[in-house]
Amino acid sequence: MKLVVATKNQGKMREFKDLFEGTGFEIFGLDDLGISVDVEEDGKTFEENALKKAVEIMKICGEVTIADDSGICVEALGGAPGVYSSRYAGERATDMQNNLKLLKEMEGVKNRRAHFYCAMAIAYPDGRTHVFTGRLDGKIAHDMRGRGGFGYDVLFELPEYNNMTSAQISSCLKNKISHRARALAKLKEYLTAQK
Ligand code: ITT
Repeated sequence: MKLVVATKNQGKMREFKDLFEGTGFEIFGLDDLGISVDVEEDGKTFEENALKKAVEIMKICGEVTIADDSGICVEALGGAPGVYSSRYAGERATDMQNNLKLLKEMEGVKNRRAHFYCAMAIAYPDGRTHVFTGRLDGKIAHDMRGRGGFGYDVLFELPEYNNMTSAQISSCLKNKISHRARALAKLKEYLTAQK
């Protein structure tokens, strides 16, 4: 079965390709299909944004489409940057700029608890939609560590893994425990039940 993944983020796309390996689903990203539409992420929740992305891209390509909206929520910052994670340091901010801003906001803050959150939506050409969610708990580190992953991984410490950041663990482990992997596991279960 063909599945379109509505993302332009190369880091996410790599993880999607790994996560679908061996499942019999053929994955296509927006770049593979030459689609360059920018869906405005103006929802207040991850769920709203994920649904909007999936539905808009499904209408353009006419195929079953999945989209994830994800981000990092920091307890001491009242859940920020949350749905604004990709543009925390401004529209078109780089991962480095976002991480530097987060480090600055967290200067002198004792409570470092945070979580990654992912809402994963699927939209069918016949109008059906579903959203699945996943979460990964951790802490904001005091400095950037690791070369793997993308986005805020260099700052996201995992207490259960010796306080390594999610950029220091293997991609294989990240794909077992991540917010995206957890949401996708629910989506895959749903897709398999439909087969
Ligand atoms: P698309 O909308 O094209 O998928 P995006 O980067 O704009 O790409 P989001 O709006 O979902 O995606 O924003 C997610 C941001 O949250 C992303 O840019 C990262 O900064 C962060 N993020 C999400 N998942 C992450 C992960 O597994 N590791 C590190 N950072 C993550």
